[in-house]
Amino acid sequence: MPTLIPQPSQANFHETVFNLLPTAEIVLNTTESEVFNIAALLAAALRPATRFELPIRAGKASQAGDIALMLEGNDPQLGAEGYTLEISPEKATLRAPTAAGLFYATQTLRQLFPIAIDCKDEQPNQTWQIACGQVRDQPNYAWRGMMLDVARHFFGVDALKHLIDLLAYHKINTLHLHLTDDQGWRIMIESWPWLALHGGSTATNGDPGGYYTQADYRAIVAYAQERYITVVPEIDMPGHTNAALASYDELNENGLAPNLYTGIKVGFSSLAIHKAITYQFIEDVVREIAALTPGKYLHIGGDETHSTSETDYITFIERIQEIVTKTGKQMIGWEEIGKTHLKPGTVAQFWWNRKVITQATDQGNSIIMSPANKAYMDIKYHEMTTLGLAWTKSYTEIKDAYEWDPASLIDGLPAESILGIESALWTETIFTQGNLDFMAFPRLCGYAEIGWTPPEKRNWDEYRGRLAKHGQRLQKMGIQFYHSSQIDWE
Ligand code: TNX
Repeated sequence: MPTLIPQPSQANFHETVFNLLPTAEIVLNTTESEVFNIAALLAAALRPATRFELPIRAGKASQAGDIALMLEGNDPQLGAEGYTLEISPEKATLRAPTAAGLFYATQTLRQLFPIAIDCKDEQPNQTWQIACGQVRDQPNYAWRGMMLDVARHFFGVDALKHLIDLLAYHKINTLHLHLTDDQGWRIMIESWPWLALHGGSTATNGDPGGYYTQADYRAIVAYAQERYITVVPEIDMPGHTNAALASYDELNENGLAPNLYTGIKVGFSSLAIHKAITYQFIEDVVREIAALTPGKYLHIGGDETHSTSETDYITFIERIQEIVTKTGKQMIGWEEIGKTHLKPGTVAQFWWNRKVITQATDQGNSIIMSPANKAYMDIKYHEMTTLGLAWTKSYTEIKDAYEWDPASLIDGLPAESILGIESALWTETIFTQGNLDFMAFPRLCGYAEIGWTPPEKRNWDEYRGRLAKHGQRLQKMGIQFYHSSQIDWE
């Protein structure tokens, strides 16, 4: 029996097998370049271990062992991201009404092959058999996200591409980048260059800083887009802004820039709510960020504004909402924006306070679920975990991260207001690629399943077994993940 993460909504397999042969081709029923790109990514994923050529062509699957990708617009029940997979002894056929669906089908196909398929080097004595059967699958939630804090510590373009590959492998479709905070400003704003040049020059602990040029950022967005992942940029305001305040005197209430900040306190900084220049600054930043963003959402933070009065906060957020919506984008903010008057289409992101998130849903607005005590990957696994924080007053083991349901976590929320789930990796204590891998994996596999798989198909005892095998794949991919004692790793 193949093991898949996330678990498909319907799958059955039998004893007969399909064998991928060195002569196999990937055959498309269309000449659309999007589908060609999906096929090219599939071939690139299968090639290192098999060393098969896997040429791609439009036409009909003719020889035994071919893989067929069929874009077929006639199954409305599959929705915008659904797909079917039919494996017979002769061929593997992937069908979907959209390119996104076909892409997910290829990710499922990858996981059906023996674990050796994920090796980076040639596996000469391996045969590439997969069980015959059918999969019919579609996601439970439209929003399946991960947030990475690149402000407390900076992660460069290559690290993000590596992460994007892993998100795609688990059918996660949103990468939210927390681009600015007290400790760093990580994106070049051409009209305010010192934000990145000075505000991006360091990080938590005085560790090396960094920032994305606009070309870097475009490259990340494009790489993600090819993998059906939308990048959501976050510029946090009015709090979490020391790096900006340190870069320009005029953004400060008293006209004096503070020093750069390398500690981990929160809630001490605020933009000058009553100065006109503040709004000029925000218009410029939002305009440049919107121009870099093909996706429909811009995130404005709005969290933990402990040095801004409630009235000022409300005035500020409502004014920012005007600025964001004027660019044609929809605004997202952390749950605190529930206290303000939200426009239709604005989205609030739950992390801790059930009362304020309910104020958002009471206005008819949609929400994203990121409960800190379940979905924060910077929270320690257990008391001995050296990395991470534990301010939630609990730890988040693999089981805690897996065994919850976004729809029933908070009493009284209308189910249709929940767009989906987003896990978050804050990086006050996370610095290296190894740190990131260790805190994100394997919790992220569980969040992927919560986002994708319907609740009735999720079961911890069964998941444990699948994760035990899936760990071998992560291993082959070189991920230094946390070997929880809750799992009998294979
Ligand atoms: C809370 S959640 C924060 C972040 C911290 C994180 C650490 C939220 C919107 N704000 O500023 O990095 O906790 O876990």
